[in-house]
Amino acid sequence: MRTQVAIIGAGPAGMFLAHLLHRAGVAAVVLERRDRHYVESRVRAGVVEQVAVDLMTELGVDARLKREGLVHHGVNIVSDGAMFRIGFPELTGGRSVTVYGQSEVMKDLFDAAQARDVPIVFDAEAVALHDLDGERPYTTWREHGVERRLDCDYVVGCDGYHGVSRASIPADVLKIYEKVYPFGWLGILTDAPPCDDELIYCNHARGFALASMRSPTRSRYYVQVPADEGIEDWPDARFWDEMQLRLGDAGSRLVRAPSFDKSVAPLRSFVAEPMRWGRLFLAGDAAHIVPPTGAKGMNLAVSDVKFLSEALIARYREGTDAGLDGYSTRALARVWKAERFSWWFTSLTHRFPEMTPIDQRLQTAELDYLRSSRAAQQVFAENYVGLPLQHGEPILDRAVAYA
Ligand code: RFL
Ligand code: PHB
Repeated sequence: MRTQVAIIGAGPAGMFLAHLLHRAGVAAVVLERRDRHYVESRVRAGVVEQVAVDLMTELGVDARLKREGLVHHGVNIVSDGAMFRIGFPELTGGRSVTVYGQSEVMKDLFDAAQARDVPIVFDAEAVALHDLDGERPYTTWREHGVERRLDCDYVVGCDGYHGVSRASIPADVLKIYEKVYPFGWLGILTDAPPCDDELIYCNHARGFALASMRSPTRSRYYVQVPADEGIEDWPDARFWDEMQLRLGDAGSRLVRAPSFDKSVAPLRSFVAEPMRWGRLFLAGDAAHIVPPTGAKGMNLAVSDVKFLSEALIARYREGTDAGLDGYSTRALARVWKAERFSWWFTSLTHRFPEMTPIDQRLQTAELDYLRSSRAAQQVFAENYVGLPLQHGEPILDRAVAYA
């Protein structure tokens, strides 16, 4: 088999890229290790930035998102049991976010791929990448026991943090930046109405908590837990008691129902630079991880592949390499700002085991500043709704973007 672009991984990065290239007439094949059901059943992101909503509209995969997505114009923050709200449109020139699960995004992308004949190979075992630093890269895999080979011009690694793509780059080429947090998030889903119309992020003496949702009848809740605790330590009764306590007054509105999809996710900040080696380009979690506090992971996967698709399309339409050569720098500029915001919001809202009394008072003072300063809230809001794709251009252009 031969194609122009081999895409490794059918998560958000891989599937958005596949649609972008397909629409532009660039041939691409997606190789995915798991089956469709597995990928679209993973409970992960919940908050979609305007940039990603706009891309779904542009690609014509937004019908259900427009019907079922919940547009949120602000978030609530609870500090010391007291809640305050940060509104988005008034601080960002009218922008908002949409609450719509990653699994729903994936269903929409897969349905459209099927309708449009975008080629995806599921159950591709033992994917390996070859000659990435030469002129003729290719990938091999095993499919139902048969060895397969795909020749291509470029390989794009969209295979997440544990994938094969980043691991195919020689260690001395990559610079790794990493911070592992000493706690995780225990998350549950439950078929009960959310305790509030909007998300609630809580800083509590016993640790962070987040009340989120998937629909008017399905809620998603998280509590900060020590890194060495697992779901066996958290029967439903303990989870609900802890959630109620950390939520403060809003806790009295919790509707307790049986939980499902209980899991613990570790928290990590991670960036591998550069996002290119020879004819291999990395996108999404394959290149960077943010702690979920800022709700940025899936959104960064989207901006990476938007940038990369522009570069690949320019390569095939105009024969220019400038976009491909600039991809890593352009993508990383947005990645690092989301890394900063996600690290900062995690630091502001979580209890760290090594915190001293002065660390504690400084955290409380910063939360109080965020509660009382319009300037601080504007900084929060412009980051939470997502920086415009052209952020980093001169400030006058940005004023236009927000107008
Ligand atoms: P994915 O989604 O991990 O997809 C990678 C795909 O590659 C496949 N794969 C391989 N295929 C072939 N060969 C191999 N060797 C392969 N190895 C792996 C995998 O099966 C998979 O299908 O990466 P991608 O596309 O970069 O997307 C990244 C996002 O999934 C991730 O950043 C978000 O889920 C992060 N995230 C959130 N992001 C947001 O934007 N908003 C949120 O509200 C948000 N909340 C979250 C989150 C992640 C969480 N967890 C569990 C980590 C909340 C949580 C709890
Ligand atoms: C979610 O609904 O899963 C969610 C929402 C906001 C976050 C992280 C996860 O910051």
